[in-house]
Amino acid sequence: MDLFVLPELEESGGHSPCAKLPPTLAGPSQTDTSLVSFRHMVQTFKHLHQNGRFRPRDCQAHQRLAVIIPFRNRKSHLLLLLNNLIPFLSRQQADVTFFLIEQLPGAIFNKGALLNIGYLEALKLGQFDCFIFHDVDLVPLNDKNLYRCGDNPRHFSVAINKFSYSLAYKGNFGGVVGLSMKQYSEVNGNSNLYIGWGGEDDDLLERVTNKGYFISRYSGELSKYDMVNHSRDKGNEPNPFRVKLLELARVRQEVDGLNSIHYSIHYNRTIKDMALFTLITVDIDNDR
Ligand code: UD2
Ligand code: MN
Repeated sequence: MDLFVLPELEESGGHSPCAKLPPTLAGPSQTDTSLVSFRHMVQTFKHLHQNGRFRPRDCQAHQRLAVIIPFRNRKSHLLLLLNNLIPFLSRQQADVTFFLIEQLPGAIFNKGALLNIGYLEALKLGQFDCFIFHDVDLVPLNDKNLYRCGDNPRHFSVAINKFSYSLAYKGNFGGVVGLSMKQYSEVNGNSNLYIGWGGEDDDLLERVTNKGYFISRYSGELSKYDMVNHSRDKGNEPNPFRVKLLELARVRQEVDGLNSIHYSIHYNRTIKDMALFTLITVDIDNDR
């Protein structure tokens, strides 16, 4: 079965590049906690094209963003996230496509593998400069926190309410991070071996520093987020091997990642062209 291809939007010929700092930014905000449905959002956010893509009308965005959301059974978080993130990225004059990478029930949750799949599948469907890997439960609170990639991988979710708006621990690289296409492929993506909760984000940090990158962060004021209160999910129990795996992160880097992943796309429910996001439902074989 052929994958559909994201339609190239008509060139907005003659448009000049968007301002470096969008004039539409509003600064600090609070999470909009209104309960909305997918249908309501489709009606409200009229600038959305199919598949969860939109871009500024009057200027050329600086980068094409793919927002990759690892997902299973968190619909209420997804509704909240999209209802906040769509206006947030619109104010940032972003050219963005949302990819929801949903893991089927059964196998233990594997966030690292889902992010790799998101990256690989997005590039089959369109062209992207910058990948924003985004936990579904994190809502940004300041639109000056510009979702753009730079010369080094960027950690966006620095100051989360759960950790009193400070970094959870030195070297934290979880939550929301941004890597250019080149950076993510150069580090061979995430490890696929962190089955269950924990460690895959620390492993990614090992990978990027091993390739000579630094982690870029905006100031704490800009990098504020609310995390939805949640307990540990069934099927994503802490991985008892995570500390051991991390010790050999750099040794495995070249053979564990984008170049070694095994998955199958579940076509019945998959890659639907929906207004709010491109849905990719996958079966991950954690044993291969
Ligand atoms: C931390 C990290 C997170 C990840 C995790 C360890 C921060 C702010 N967050 O979050 O990035 O590294 O630890 O694995 O440092 N998910 C589902 N369904 C599930 C399980 C997970 O959708 O059943 C997705 C969802 O996008 C969620 C993400 O995976 O936000 C991370 O899982 P979590 O929220 O349970 O982990 P948490 O909050 O400890
Ligand atoms: Mn969480």
